[in-house]
Order: sequence, then C-alpha cells, then structure tokens
Amino acid sequence: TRLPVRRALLSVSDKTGLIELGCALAAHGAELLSTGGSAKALRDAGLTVKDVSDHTGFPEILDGRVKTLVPQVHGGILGRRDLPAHVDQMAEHGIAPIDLVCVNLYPFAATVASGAGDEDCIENIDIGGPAMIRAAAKNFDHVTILTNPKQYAAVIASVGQGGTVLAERRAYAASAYAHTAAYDSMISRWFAKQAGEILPPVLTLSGTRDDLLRYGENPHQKAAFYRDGSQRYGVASARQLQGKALSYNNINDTDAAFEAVAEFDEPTVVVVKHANPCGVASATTLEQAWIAALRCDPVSAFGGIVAVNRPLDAATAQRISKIFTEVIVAPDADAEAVEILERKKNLRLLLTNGMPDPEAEGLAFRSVAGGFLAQTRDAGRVTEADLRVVTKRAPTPQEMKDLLFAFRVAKHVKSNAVIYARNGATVGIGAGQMSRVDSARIAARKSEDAAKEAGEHTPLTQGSVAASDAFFPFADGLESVVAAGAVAVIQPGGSIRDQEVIDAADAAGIAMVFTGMRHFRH
Ligand code: 93A
Repeated sequence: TRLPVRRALLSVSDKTGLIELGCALAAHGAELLSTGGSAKALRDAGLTVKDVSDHTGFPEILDGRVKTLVPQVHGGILGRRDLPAHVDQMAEHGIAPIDLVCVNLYPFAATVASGAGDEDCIENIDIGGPAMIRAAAKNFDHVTILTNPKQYAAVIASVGQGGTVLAERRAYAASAYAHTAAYDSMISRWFAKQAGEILPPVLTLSGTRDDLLRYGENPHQKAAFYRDGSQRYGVASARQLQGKALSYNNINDTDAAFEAVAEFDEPTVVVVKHANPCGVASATTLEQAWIAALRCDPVSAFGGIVAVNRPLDAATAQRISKIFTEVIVAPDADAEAVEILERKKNLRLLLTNGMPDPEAEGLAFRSVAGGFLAQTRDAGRVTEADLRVVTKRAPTPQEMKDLLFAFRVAKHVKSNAVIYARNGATVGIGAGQMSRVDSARIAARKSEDAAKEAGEHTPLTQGSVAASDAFFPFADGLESVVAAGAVAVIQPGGSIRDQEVIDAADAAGIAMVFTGMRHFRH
C-alpha cells in the first residue's frame, strides 16, 4: 500500500533539487512546512509554504539554534498512526502528522575545509537536522525521510503513483542513519584533531586529508594510508628524514622489509622488491650483511627497499648509496650515515626509533570483493627445540643455524616459497609460484645467475640448506632442491607422503628437519 504525503517538512542547507521536490509534493496535495532559508527558496519559486514557526506557534530562537526542536515537529514525525493512543494525544495537543521529512545538514565539513575559525565550525554543527532525520527514520512505517537530493527523483515518481511504499521508506531510513553517523564521526574527528589526538580514520578516499596518497598500486587508483596507532616501531610511525613522499607501493614494500628484518637478532639486512625479499643476510656487522644480501640477487636489488635492524652506520650507508635504492628503513642512523645519504636526493630514509616485536599479537587484513578477511598476524617462530630430525643424517651445527635462518626468511616470502641459504645469507629465493617445484628451480636458477654475475663457477646453492614454507606434497620438490645442491632441508612436514619425501632425502644422503609449523603467505 502506498502512503500519500499530506504534509511535508523541508529543511535543507543544500538546496539542490528542492524546488522540483516541493513542486511535485504540492502538486499532489501536500502542505509544505519549511524553515527560514528553505521556505524563502520555495516561495521565490512561487510555491505556497508555511513557516515552521507559524505552524508551531513558536518562533525560531537563539540565532536559529532552535527552529524545529519543538513537540509540534517531533510529535508530528514520531507519532504512530496505527496506535489510537498516539492519534488521540496528537489531537489533544494540536499536533498534525508530518508524512515526509527532507533534511540535509549544516555543511560542517565544508566549513572546516574553508579554514573557518572554531566558532564558525561549531555553529555549523547541526542539532535540529539530525534530530528530525533520526526521528523520521525511526518512524519509517509512516514517514518518508530524504537526506540526499539524489533520492528526490524516485520519491517524486512514487508520489505521482499515490505515495511511498514501506520498502522504500525502510531503505531511506537506513541511509538516513548512515548519514547522521558519518556526520557525527566527522565532528568527533574534528574535536580529536583540535586536541592533537591520533585520529581514527574515516573510511573515505575523497577529499584532501593527510592520509591520501598520490595514487594506489597504479596511477588510476586512489589510495590512502590509514594508521591505526597500534604499531610503535614501524613504517606507520616512522620519521622520514628525506626524499619525496612515500607511494602506496613504497609503504607496502617497506613494511614487508622491516617486518622481515625484525625477525633476526644479529645485524641483518633485508632487500625487498615487490613485497618479496630478494636478499637477506645476517653477519657480525651491517656492512658485511649488506654485501652478502646484495650478492643473492643484485639484479633485483636495483630500485629496491633496504631494511636493517641496527642503527645505520656510515660504512653501510656508503655501500648502499652506490646502487639505486628507493627507501632505507632503520631503527636509527649515525649522523655520518645521514650525511652520506643526504646527497641522494630521491632516496627516502625512514627511522623508526626501535624494532617491533616479531611475536607481538595483532591483526592482519585482506580485502575480498564485498568484505574483508581478518586473521591474527603470523607471529609464529620456530626454534631449534621445535625441530624434529626425520632423516638418518642430522644437520651439522652450522647447517642447523642456516636452516632456522632460511625458514625465518621463508615466512616473509610469498608462497610457494623455497629459500636456499648458506652462512647466514640467502643464496637463492624462489617466490610466489603455483608449484613448489617451480619455486625451487627458480631459486636455483637465480643463484646460478648471481654466481655468473660475480664471476664464480659454482652457484652458491652447492652445499647450501633449503627451506620450504609448506610441506613437499611429493618427492619431486625435495629432489629438485637436492639437484640444486642443497645438503639439508627444513620444512613443516605433515603431508600424507612424508615418508616418500624422507626416503628421497635419505637416498640423497641429506639431512632434513620438520618444523610442525607452516608459513603460508599468499
Ligand atoms: O540550528 S539547528 O541545529 N536547530 C534546529 O532546530 C534546526 N532545524 C533545522 N539546525 C536546524 N535545522 C537545519 O537548518 C537543517 O538541518 C538544515 O540543514 C538547515 C536549513 O535551514 P534553512 O532552511 O534556514 O536554510
């Protein structure tokens, strides 16, 4: 059934479409009630309008702060037409039902954006408008609430057919509450900003907010960096000493690099490209670690992101500055290192003041169409005590050290991940393949390339250890790391064919350990 509109209250700051709506309502017999500016606009267009103050017998007072906040308005909106008691009380107090409310609010955001002073901003906090919107939305059984000029055309059509139907009134009610909720959260952000508090983000990618990035993963995408204030030492809270603003991809890659380097206790360098490590090394000094990390894949390191887990020293800065690097992220940097990097105008240097705890709890999100997935972050870390030797040969102490190192790197490489490591450095990284065998081969081939680049005859995978982020489902993956020269393997285990894989390892005379923990990263 359609509900005709016999009385409508129009009170809008944005007058777009107001006249058309007023004309249509009047043409179908509605009495129009309106406030100051809206009434004037309607009258100027030749429509008959009753001022709310005439309707209620109460003037607009306090500079307009109280215009519609009266029982004649709110009773007219909230009264239930299906309850005799409500109908009687309305009659008793001379309250006429209002069937349609059209309100949009004082332009608080535009006032703030215009650089207006506090007093002006506060005067633009609408009180009466949201009250009417919320009241009309609550009584959607009987009342139509419009909050956006884009809704007018459909309602004009409905009114032409005799009135609005319940389903549309209910849908408008839902938009109405979304509208007032967004309005109040905007105001709360403004207050928080005045007080200098960390702001909870408003999820919108329009406007001129500080969090907006130049663009997203590609130039035709919009992007923003929403900080939730949960990370004390990381990209979100880092100080940028130099270089142009970070891009979306820079932030993503820098985060990946810094989270990875935080896993290691010894001086360590991680080089990241497209969110994957392309070289990781631990050594007694950062400089040695850089040399070893770069050697893993010097081609990919070009234009990469470098993360270190110690204050950056001059010697290391000097070496890094020799190749084109997008970002360096470090807990701190010596004055001399900062001076060296200052010469590289485009390089961004980020200092975090400390290292994050890799075992800290937290949430990680991933978007899917129509929603997002949330999970606790991968804070899992395997130690030697967790390992189970499954082969006849056990790893030597150095192999054991390298196995744990390689598995920790694997955690930060896209699945399927296969990592070859030796003496605390990766010597081949295979990332993001759909087949584990391909990841193993790619890593080995990259290692061969790196050896050629360095003028060496044997690839560094000869005599290395290998890590796999998830179990080998068949013996073929294991055989391919053996073919690349690996002499010890670390993997979660847990496949129904584990025994086949163990037999293949024993047949090759290599050592293998199971971690019991998987590090998928998709
Ligand atoms: O100042 S208010 O908070 N107090 C009120 O009683 C009130 N009634 C309507 N703001 C109030 N309004 C707002 O006035 C509406 O939300 C609308 O944005 C604006 C329309 O005013 P005018 O019709 O005078 O342009």
